[in-house]
Amino acid sequence: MTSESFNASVQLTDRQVEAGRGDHVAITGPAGTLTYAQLAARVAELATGLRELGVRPEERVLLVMSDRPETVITILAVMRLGAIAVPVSTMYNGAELGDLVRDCRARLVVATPEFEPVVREAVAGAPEVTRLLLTGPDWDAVMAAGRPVAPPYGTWRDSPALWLYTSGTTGAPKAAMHRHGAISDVYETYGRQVLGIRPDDRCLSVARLFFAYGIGNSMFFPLAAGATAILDPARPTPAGVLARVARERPTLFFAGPTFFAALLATDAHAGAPDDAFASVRLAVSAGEALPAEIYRRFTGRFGVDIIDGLGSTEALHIFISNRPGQVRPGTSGTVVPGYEARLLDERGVPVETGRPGHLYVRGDSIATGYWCRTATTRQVFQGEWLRTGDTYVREEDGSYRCLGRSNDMIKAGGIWVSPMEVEARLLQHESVGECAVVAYLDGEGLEKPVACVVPAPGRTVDPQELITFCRDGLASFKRPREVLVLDELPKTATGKIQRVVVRRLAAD
Ligand code: 3SK
Repeated sequence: MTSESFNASVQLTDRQVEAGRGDHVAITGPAGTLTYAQLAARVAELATGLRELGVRPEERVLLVMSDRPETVITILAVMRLGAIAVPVSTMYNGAELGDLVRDCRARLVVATPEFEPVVREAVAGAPEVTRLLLTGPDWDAVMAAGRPVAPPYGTWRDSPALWLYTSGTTGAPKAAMHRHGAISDVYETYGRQVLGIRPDDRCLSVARLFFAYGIGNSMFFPLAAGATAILDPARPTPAGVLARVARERPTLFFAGPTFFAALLATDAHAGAPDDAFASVRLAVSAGEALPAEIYRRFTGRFGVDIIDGLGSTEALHIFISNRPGQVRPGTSGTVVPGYEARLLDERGVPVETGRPGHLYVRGDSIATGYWCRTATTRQVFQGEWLRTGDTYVREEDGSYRCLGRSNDMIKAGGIWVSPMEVEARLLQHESVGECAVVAYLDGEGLEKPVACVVPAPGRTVDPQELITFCRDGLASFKRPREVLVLDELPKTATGKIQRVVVRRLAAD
């Protein structure tokens, strides 16, 4: 028994041309501009060329590529021929990359030339790889060999399309497996009903294409809506992104809390005048909960609303979100249409409104599991429900407030303390640039909150003053017992605070 054919790549390219958008710009930026007609033609040619090269449906093709048109073409070409695109972080070293190549058993690896040395090291230790294809003349030749083009492979909504490696904040990377149908599911839910993305939108994302957040922002949403994606191969820095915003005039801007904080730390002389984001109709934050203070400072200074949302690699994109014009600062907002959320206690019993619980979500875009990780799959994917690993509170108005990762909660004096609540208070102090609150064991082996603080530019931190500031604004048991001043906070490749490392620093 089979179902109706469905290919996400065809939806994002050929269908747009059929809808009369062939001349509209699909992708632009310093690495080149392509209309929908040009994109559709190149995807079909590369898919055919890859098939001629021997790539078979359902085999994995691993990509180590910066954000540029060739990357979008390659991902879509792989999906069009029924194979599975595995875009991975460009920040891995050769050994780490080698582990992923072996894990997904790719035979073909595609890379942009700046990563050639590291990719060569990786494939040297991966005997199943038969071909390394670099963009440039080699890649062009494969595309040229794809004329005349073959029809797309007959995939279904349930056919595998995309694997995304995730480690969470700890643990070895594992591939979350996504279906062709999930790509239209995230567009129909968050993309259409929350962002309200339209063909005249221009999307700029700080998160790169190899992240779930980035591939939605820079590929699935703009291409499904017939809008324009702005791609920049350069590693994003506040100065670089501000220059790109000034030049390309995006209407939708996607980043994470750390980047919004870094933009706030940039003054007008360094390229951040107060009208820097005048073209942007809506900014989106995800990756970590956006502290209310950063939201207020950013909207106050730049006059652009930020909708904070919660997503995950396993859900493919955002499933709880604030709504444009109705933001509740300091919350992740309400459940996105198409998803359901529930909060359970340790025994699996639903908690009451206002009580903390472990967050579970269900919806069509949830991954089918992790590749070859049966035990972890069974813990995380529980029937239709995905265990997110986050602790949340649902408020009276239906908004969800993040208390932190479930294993980051602190039990001080027998009472649960949310690190995020203490961090939100600390950020209200003018001397605090960034902070992370973690548990440390005091002399008696009891957990206590300690604050690791990076001073705001040009400020110094007085630890005792900050402790008093927290005691004045929070229940006393939540105050940090110590403050550690750091030059920077350790972060993951996605800009999330590495709390495991912070805990180690705090323990020393
Ligand atoms: O990294 C995240 O938390 C995230 C946010 C939005 C969409 C997708 C992801 C993985």
